[in-house]
Amino acid sequence: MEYAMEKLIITAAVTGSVHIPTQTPYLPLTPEEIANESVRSAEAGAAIVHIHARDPRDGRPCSDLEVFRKILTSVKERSDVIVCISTGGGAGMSIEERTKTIPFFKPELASCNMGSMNFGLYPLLEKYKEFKYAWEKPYLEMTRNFIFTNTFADLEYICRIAKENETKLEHEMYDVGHLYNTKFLLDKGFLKPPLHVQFVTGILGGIQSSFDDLLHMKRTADKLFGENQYTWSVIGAGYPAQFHLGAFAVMMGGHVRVGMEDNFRIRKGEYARSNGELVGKMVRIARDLDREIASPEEARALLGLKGKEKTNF
Ligand code: KMH
Ligand code: ZN
Repeated sequence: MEYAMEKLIITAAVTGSVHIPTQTPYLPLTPEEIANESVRSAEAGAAIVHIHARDPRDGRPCSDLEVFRKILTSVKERSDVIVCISTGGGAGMSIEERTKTIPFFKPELASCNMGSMNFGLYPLLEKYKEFKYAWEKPYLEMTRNFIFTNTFADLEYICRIAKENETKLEHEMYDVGHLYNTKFLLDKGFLKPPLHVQFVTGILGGIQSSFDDLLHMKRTADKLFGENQYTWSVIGAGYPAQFHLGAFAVMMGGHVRVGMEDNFRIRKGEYARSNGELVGKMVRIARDLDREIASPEEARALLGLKGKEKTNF
């Protein structure tokens, strides 16, 4: 096997902004629930938790710094897990709303979405007719005409504030062009290697969840960034992609993200009752394939992070 088999970094994306409360009763919505699910995920084997905020009143995606603060401080008090803050935010948020957490909280890690794209959640309207909260239906409907905006100006801005705050970026790649955007920013000096890349498959507007597509992304990244010169992880959105592509990444020397942001089923036809269950299943798959699991400290070393004591929360 030519790929370096580092210990496996599991990220838990515990709530996100893609799924709506109607889809699963187990989606964490309040700061307490999001923090508890993060700690549970860490206990199950996640080295990183990926954090979005939601309005505690109705679970609508939000960018309120006080909501973020409650989540972040609660997680930090109770766990050594690495906190990765989303700069993707929720559909319709401005780039300022999405990124203000970086200078404010100075996280070790933050996501950075590497290109503008369609991001269609509206096909869910064919599946659900009744909604738990009033905001959900219009939220899905607006994505029919929504562009997830990540212009070069936006990307330059995120790279700059990340550098100023010693926050490492996790580069979300929804399609092959996003890899080329990243290479461009690397060549122009906005980014410094080694990069941490996340291949995102299965979003309507981006590349889909086949092994072929994932391999093509990986090969393109190898060509652009140098084989074994960057770290990479996979999000297979939906079920069973989360586990199928995750297993593929385990075998290929990559890392994995699981969690209810991307998939809320533990097996066919069955809700995961917690993010910890999803992490636990990935841990079992990895161990069965002889891949060891990285602790938060080991993940910090693998990714070259500044350390939890240098965050501002
Ligand atoms: N929701 C995922 C498809 C972000 O938060 O910056 C991608 C994501 C992006 O997690
Ligand atoms: Zn996210």
